[in-house]
Amino acid sequence: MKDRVIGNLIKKETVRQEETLDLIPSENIVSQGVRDALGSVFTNKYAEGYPGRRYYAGNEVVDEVEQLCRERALRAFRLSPKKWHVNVQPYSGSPANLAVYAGLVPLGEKIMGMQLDMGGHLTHGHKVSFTGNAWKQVPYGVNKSTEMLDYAQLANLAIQEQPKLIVAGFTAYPRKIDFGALRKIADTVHAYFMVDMSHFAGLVAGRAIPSPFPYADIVTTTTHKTLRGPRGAMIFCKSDLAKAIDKAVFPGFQGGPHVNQIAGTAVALEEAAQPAFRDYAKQVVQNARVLAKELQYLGWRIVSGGTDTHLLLIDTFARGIPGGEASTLLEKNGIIVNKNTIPFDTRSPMDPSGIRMGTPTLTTRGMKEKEMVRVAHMIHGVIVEHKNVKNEIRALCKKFPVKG
Ligand code: DSN
Repeated sequence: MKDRVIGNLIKKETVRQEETLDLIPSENIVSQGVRDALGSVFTNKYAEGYPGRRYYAGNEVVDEVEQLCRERALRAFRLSPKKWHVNVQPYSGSPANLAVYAGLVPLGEKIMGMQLDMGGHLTHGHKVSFTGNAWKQVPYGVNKSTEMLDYAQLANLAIQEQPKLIVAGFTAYPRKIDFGALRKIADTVHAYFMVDMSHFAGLVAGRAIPSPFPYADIVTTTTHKTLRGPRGAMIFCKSDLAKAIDKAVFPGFQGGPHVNQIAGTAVALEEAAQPAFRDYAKQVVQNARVLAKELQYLGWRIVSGGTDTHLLLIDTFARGIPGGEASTLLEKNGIIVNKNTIPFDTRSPMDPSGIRMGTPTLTTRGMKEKEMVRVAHMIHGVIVEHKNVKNEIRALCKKFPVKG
């Protein structure tokens, strides 16, 4: 690369990723194919509009890319093009969620979404997000004793508040969601049912957890988490909502789509439709289970008692260690996690009671159950015994290199 300064920073980041264990559940490692598409000439092109209806000339190849990406998206999630439409242009998850609300819910109306401090996302109506200003959030959380969703409670809340749209989805909830139960609740109050599957899209594509598609009206997802694509997002909706959603994305919120990103998503979707991706998704969940179990064996309290997905929440403060301190100790040794609130947290979001961990990246690197047991012991050793495990981490990383 001609720009030596950026070239060196890329090299430094490559080494950092190679030599550390990334346990952030929303991160992953893309294939060289995805990176080739991202760095391709498609980044040079403006393509406002949709295939066959563009505002600029010269889009015949771009049309093929976007059309192919749509087809692959429907195929990866086993959807009929007669029933489902997909918009592959959202720049990322937040604008995708905003576009759905803007397209379907009148301003000022109610959106029922999971609270941020219970595991939801800012764009599910939190007050510091624009979604909480333009619409009113009806917040829901988890049951205090089980730390899981309580569908009877949710039904009562929906009947009382009459939201226009119910969002299911999470950034820090380790359990499967009963999409059927939520569909029934949405039907009772005549609300749209939207699932934000950003975190677990790859697990749905790989059939490792149940699919939300038989129940939802709209499904949004980022493309860069368990799905292992480039940073971006997609909105799936029932065919009768297609016009409203497309209009909300462009011209409602966005200008020219990032065509290189759409090309990268198309590559990732083809990869996610392969049989090998099923093995990957299954292993991600299995690895998370083993990691949670081993940490429990070492005396850690895991929120909700375990995981059904790719992520787990550890209540580090149950052992007197704040999440921030645990995360810093781990980072110094090359284990990358994030501090996180736990349900009914008594501490502040800046220094919460827990840490959040996930297995998508380690699984992409080829690690399995045996390595998860080792990782659990290293985490324990670092936080409780203040052990230095840097060399052990380096050796493990070397054995499981980052392959693009
Ligand atoms: N920031 C993402 C996560 O880490 O879960 C959600 O947008």
